Amino acid sequence: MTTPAKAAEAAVKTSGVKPPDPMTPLDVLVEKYAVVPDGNFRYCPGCGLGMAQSALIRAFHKLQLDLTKVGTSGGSGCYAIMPHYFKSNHHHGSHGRACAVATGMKLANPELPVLTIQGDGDMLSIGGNHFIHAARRNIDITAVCFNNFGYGDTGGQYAATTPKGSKTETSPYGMPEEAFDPCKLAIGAGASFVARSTVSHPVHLTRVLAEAIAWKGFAFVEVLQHCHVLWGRRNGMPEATDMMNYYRENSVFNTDSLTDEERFNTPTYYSEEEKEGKYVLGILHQEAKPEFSEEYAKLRERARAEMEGKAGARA
Ligand SMILES: Cc1ncc(C[n+]2csc(CCOP(=O)(O)OP(=O)(O)O)c2C)c(N)n1
Ligand code: SF4
Ligand SMILES: [Mg+2]
Repeated sequence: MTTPAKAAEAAVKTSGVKPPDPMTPLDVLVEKYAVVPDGNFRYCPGCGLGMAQSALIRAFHKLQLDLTKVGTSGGSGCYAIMPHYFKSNHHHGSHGRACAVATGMKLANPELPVLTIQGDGDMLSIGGNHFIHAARRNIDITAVCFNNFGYGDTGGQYAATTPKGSKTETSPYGMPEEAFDPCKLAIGAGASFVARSTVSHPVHLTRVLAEAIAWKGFAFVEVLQHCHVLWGRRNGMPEATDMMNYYRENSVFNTDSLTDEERFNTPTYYSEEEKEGKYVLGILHQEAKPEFSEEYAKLRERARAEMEGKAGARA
């Protein structure tokens, strides 16, 4: 399927403009897209957030985004400092409200690319209501969810995404509740682009983030991002590498059409049994449908014409 990102890539190829070099060193890109006041990112050593951030920066580079003309919205959590580093116009709001703020940003300035950068707790626990309604409206927002299976910033309590049976600060005998499947939730709520990847698949993650940002409509990306310090340690994976291997060994792709770099030895599934108990990675849903800020602009035009017509008839 031709996606907007692929169309943009094809346009670059035919225009003679040099495409962005995917081998550009990360420190050059960090300089271009971020400001890190004391030179240190404030994540625990080995945290998946650093890897997720690198993929997001590489996605900005792939699309040659001018971040000073991008709006970002987020809330509270370990992840929440990330968009403060970016050169985007960032709103750090109340925990869970990023989709509501992003909706306002987009309606006030429909030309502005808008991203929410959120944790799983922020987006899908306290913020679940805002999330499903933004998805339902299919407003042109890219919603990036860093899923580390719980509340990192407050000490590792369980959230709506914590795998059943796993141990957390508040479920020492194992999480008794079923977890949300964030991608199924997004599809059910009406998102027109839904994808999942992991920090153990950085090339794939970069591509799906770029595709999501280029998508017109509500685009959701679930990024499996380890917190080895809180969740991993309590579940037999105390090192960052333990969790990175866990993602690779417990994931399957939904497609064969991947480069070796994207695949990173993770197989494709061909039957229901092969995906049972695995994280299914890939672009899981894509559907062209009307986008809310455009529909809203049309509605305003109709209302304006009607009001002007009535005023003319009265004159
Ligand atoms: C309204 C409100 N409720 C609760 C909190 C406390 N709080 C701060 S961060 C956080 C959890 C964040 O979890 P998540 O969004 O998954 O981000 P992570 O820390 O895991 O990256 C909570 C509950 C808050 N700041 N505001
Ligand atoms: S507590 Fe977990 S999610 Fe938070 S910075 Fe540390 S490793 Fe990352
Ligand atoms: Mg979290």
